[in-house]
Amino acid sequence: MSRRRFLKNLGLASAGVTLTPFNTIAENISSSALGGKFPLVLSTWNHGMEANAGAWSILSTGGSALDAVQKGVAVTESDLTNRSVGLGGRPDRDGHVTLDACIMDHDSKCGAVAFLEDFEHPIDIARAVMDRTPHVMLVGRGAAQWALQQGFDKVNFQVPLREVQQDYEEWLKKSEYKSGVNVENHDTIGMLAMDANGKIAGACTTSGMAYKVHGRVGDSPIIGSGLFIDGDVGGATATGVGEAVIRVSGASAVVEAMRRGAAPEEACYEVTHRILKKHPEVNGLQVGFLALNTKGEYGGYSVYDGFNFAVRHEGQNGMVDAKHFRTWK
Ligand code: SD4
Repeated sequence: MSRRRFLKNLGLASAGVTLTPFNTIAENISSSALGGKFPLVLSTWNHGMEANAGAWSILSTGGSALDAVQKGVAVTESDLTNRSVGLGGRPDRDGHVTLDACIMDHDSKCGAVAFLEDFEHPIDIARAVMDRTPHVMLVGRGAAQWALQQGFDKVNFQVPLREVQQDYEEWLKKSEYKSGVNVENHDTIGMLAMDANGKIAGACTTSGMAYKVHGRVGDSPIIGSGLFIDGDVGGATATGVGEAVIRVSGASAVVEAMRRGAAPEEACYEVTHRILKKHPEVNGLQVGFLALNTKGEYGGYSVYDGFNFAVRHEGQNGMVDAKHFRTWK
């Protein structure tokens, strides 16, 4: 699809969208994809480099994309300095750190957990839900109970951590304690990988939006929103304000755009644009997507400055580690 036709398909000319950064960046969209070499792993944000290294230990020894993404995002879950993934994450409004995660493979097998407390690796429990139950998603107390029965241990350190607790207490002083999103406190890790056999898998894990309402679940553990894989087409994962992503079934919408012929970055662009059109009043809405197709081509796009993602792949002279910054000014 030519870029012209693609932009026309989006209705940019007639949409009358007035979001300045977006109109500027529209011109920068590439219809030619990056990549094409595999094995390959890509993931969101700064912590993606370490997470990719974790995944690479599986991919480089002929392991599956599914095992690789599980191991990769687990690296970030264990990083207690990370304030948006795992038990080092910021708590909800009631002071609880609640975790969401999901995983999916090229055969559409998937598992998810949400609203889970006190486990170091929600991604491992999501994988177990996929492998050991006829279900896709377990949440809250039931998920915790099942995880314990399956041999997963609760952590034995104090959460939230002291520093996180102090921040939370500070926040409480000013908080009006009403529902809303705090776009300053976001992150999450979404990871997509293709193994040496050309099979794709993905994983996504988060502590969600900081100071969310207790019980709130975002897009990250929802198959089709925070993550979606179709073995015939490719995969996508999301980061940012989960409510906005859920409203358009974000990750599956990106995959469907690729099915219609869009390159990965174009597909991310299309869905981001759709989200913006639905939230014209929101200044500073943060949403980003990563996508990977079955040729090993990848791309990412977000509505805000500073979005970055990390890629590790097989190159002509061995492994290549790269970081892509998306800065649209
Ligand atoms: C959520 N999407 O819970 C997650 C948070 C996130 O960048 O990705 N922030 O809504």
